[in-house]
Amino acid sequence: MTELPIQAIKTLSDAHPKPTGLTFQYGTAGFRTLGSTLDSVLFRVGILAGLRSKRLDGRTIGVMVTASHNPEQDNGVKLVDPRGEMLEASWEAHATAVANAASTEAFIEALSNLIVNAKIDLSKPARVVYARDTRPSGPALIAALEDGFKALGVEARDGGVTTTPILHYLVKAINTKGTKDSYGEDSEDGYYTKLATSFKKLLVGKAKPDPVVIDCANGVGAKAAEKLLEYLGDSLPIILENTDITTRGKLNDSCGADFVKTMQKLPPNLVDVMKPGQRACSLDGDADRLMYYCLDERGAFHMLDGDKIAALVAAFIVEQVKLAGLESDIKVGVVQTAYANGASTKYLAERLPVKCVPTGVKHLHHAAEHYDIGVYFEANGHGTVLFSPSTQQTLATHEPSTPAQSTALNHLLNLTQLINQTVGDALSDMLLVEVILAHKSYSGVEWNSLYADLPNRLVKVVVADRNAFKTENAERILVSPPGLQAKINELVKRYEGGRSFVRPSGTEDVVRVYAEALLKTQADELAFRVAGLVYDEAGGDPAKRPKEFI
Ligand code: G16
Repeated sequence: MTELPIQAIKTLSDAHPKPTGLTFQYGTAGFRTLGSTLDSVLFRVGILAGLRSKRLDGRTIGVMVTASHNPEQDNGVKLVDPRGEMLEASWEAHATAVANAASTEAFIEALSNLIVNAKIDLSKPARVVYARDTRPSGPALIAALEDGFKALGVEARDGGVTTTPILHYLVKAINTKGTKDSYGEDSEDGYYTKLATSFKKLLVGKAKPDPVVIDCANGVGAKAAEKLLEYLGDSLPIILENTDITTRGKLNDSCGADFVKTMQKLPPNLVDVMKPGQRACSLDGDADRLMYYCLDERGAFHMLDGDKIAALVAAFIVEQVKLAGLESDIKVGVVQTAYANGASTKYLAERLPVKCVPTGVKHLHHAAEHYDIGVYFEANGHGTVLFSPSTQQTLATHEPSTPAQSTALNHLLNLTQLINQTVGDALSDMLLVEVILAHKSYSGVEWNSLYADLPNRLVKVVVADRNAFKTENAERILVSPPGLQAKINELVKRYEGGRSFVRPSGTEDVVRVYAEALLKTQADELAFRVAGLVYDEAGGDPAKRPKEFI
């Protein structure tokens, strides 16, 4: 092919018209909105993914159809670049332009512009691997996506119904197949085998962990966790909960990582399952986020969020690097966002370099690539660990001089296999946490006591136009609407240990407010005051003002 197959695109595009009056935006995690409005977007993304592959010399691009933590009626789609990382930022604007072309003619014109501007050689092959989560709107959206593949003549591989991190794994495995950087077998079997094998090696000689409860959010994580269990055998006793992926309305409903993080309590249906002293974790709808929690001996709930996971993981890796005798060769660093609890930042910064970046895995991932070993976790449980190519080389070639060094070196090598380095992966992260708890002989309560969280509160505010909210300084300062930040500062000053920031969500049509303070009642009060301020300043209807806003 040297020219766009205009006729094929035209015919199929007419079957997937863009709804009038809607504007789509490629945001924090791709396009995400009501599933029923996304047909044209999926068709166009099918073509866009093919063009992206052609631009990259026929390397395989990933397409994931999911809306992750969002409610069941939402859906979305995101592109994955060849190394398994998020789509390069400069293409986000192309994606938005292509999705918003008003007619078939305008769409073809947008594609032609893209081909010229991005210097795409149409004679290259186009290869894509795609998958979806369990949302009811998924099959129809996949059909639209496949029409896009057909229109451009894409060689497409169907990854089926699977988790977002497995799709990222597949992309990297396909693109590194047969090279010295091979990431593993390019199949789900390859993924589970890689995780389970390294997990078992890391647990050799350690006491078998107590059973851990996994809340699968009634999403695709249930399917993957069941499969993982087969590979783990009896190395980790697991109790699966919220595994209903067929009943409508259950996905992410009163369960899952986002529910636990926002409500700071057990999913209601786990109340009778959990025993004092037990630990559990929640996945989100596409299993890329992980939230741990435990009950203490008195049955009180303690949340072990992404920040606590980062603290646990970073400390363990630093310790192993030191034990391996590689302290002066390998520097470990941590990346967080403004949502990181102030106490976690303090704890980590006393031990390691810590960087703060805007929300969104892509920002954290890129910042983490600057360290020899970069640990990144968002407070919401989204994160992983990256080992730089030179660090992997060092680990592979280092000659240990004592048996203790050799053991630690092996642990680090096995960690590079256990951790899904392409993106946050709830199941891989869960195994990582279990390994560290087993090595440290920590209970959930002991892990929790690494530091005490500052009380905090997260509130959503529905506004007419979230795009009116603009931030700077890793989202810690609001620069628009003008004057609002000064008013927030005035409020914050009144609270001991107070901190609050406001930012537009990239995945939901809301503005998010975060607040923390020394006392829980104060953190709540500050959050609801700031939320009230945001609501009023953004011209919210007084009659619909949520009653908890102050
Ligand atoms: C996505 C991103 C995360 C981000 C989250 C919330 O997660 O991948 O990095 O933290 O959205 O973003 P926002 O506050 O902008 O809505 P997921 O799990 O929904 O794909």
